[in-house]
Amino acid sequence: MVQRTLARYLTEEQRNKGVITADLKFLIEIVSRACQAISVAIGKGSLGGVLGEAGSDNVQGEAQKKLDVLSNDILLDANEWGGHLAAMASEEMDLPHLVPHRFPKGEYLLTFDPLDGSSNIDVNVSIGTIFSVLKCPEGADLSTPEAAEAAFLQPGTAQVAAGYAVYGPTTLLVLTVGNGVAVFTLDREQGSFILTQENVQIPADTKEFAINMSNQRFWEAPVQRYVAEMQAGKEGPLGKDYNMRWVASMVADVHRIMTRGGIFMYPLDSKIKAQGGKLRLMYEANPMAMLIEQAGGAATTGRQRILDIVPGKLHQRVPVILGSKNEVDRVTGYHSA
Ligand code: AHM
Ligand code: MG
Repeated sequence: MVQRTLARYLTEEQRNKGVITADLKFLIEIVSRACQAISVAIGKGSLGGVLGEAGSDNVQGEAQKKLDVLSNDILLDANEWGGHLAAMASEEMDLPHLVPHRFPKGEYLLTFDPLDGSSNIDVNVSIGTIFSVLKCPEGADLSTPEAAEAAFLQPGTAQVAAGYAVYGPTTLLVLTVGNGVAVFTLDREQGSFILTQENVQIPADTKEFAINMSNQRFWEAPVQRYVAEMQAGKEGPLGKDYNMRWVASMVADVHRIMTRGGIFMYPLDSKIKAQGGKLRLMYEANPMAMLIEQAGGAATTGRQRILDIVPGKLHQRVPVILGSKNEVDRVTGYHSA
């Protein structure tokens, strides 16, 4: 059987369906190569000297791990020379990274969380890279990193591509260019991503939920109600027994939902209310919401569709409820009941 590589999949999307441009194809291939390089670094672990703290904090005041910094550098280096990008923004950088003057500029903006699930790096549990692609508005001011922030402040509906790599027992790339969701498996010997699943569909119903239960006392009433109803099992109003999973790597939790359905929640709670939520809109919630919707699921804050939010700032945080459509609709409904 002929293997369909990522390059071939993208070429077909470009040639037959006109879904993507040559530049977007190039951009996604470069991101995928960066993810391969990150996968190799992670695979070396202690032998590569890549585990542990970097000794610095990021813009959110979180301690950076060596692999956070390394993954960020890999993505920046891979993407700045190709001529396909206007600017990049990352969880690990306060301000956007402009394409250096010595390289040509392109029409796309790339945002990423270079290594999501940082708390799992040193304990050998799945982690990942999340990315989102936007078009740079005509005439955007890219003269300084400060001025460039405005170009990024577009709702998730404007994304032209989104994806994540999950570095688990297998390294996978899960991608949408707005035409369904495709999964690619990294063939480590060949060094290329091979298409292993197309048209991913998330079941509308589920019996599995993912939430950090240690925050229960801080949740709002609608989430309290929903989780209590799930825990009540067959005898409760939902009439079924639920199972719970929480990896604490969003990529791993979302990938489980892509594979067998489920609902993921990092809702608003009184502890994080002032900052608006835990997860970041532009490079965590938006790309995941696009992927989930493309696979037939739903993604809201409890009060609003995530993809409709117009961002006020680059590192904005939002509550996230996503996954199997009927369950997301139920808990979203509880927020307006
Ligand atoms: P990070 O980007 O600093 O790794 O934080 C995001 C992660 C998500 O991957 C995960 O869903 C969540 O934080 C886990 O949070 P908690 O440790 O509060 O359960
Ligand atoms: Mg993250």
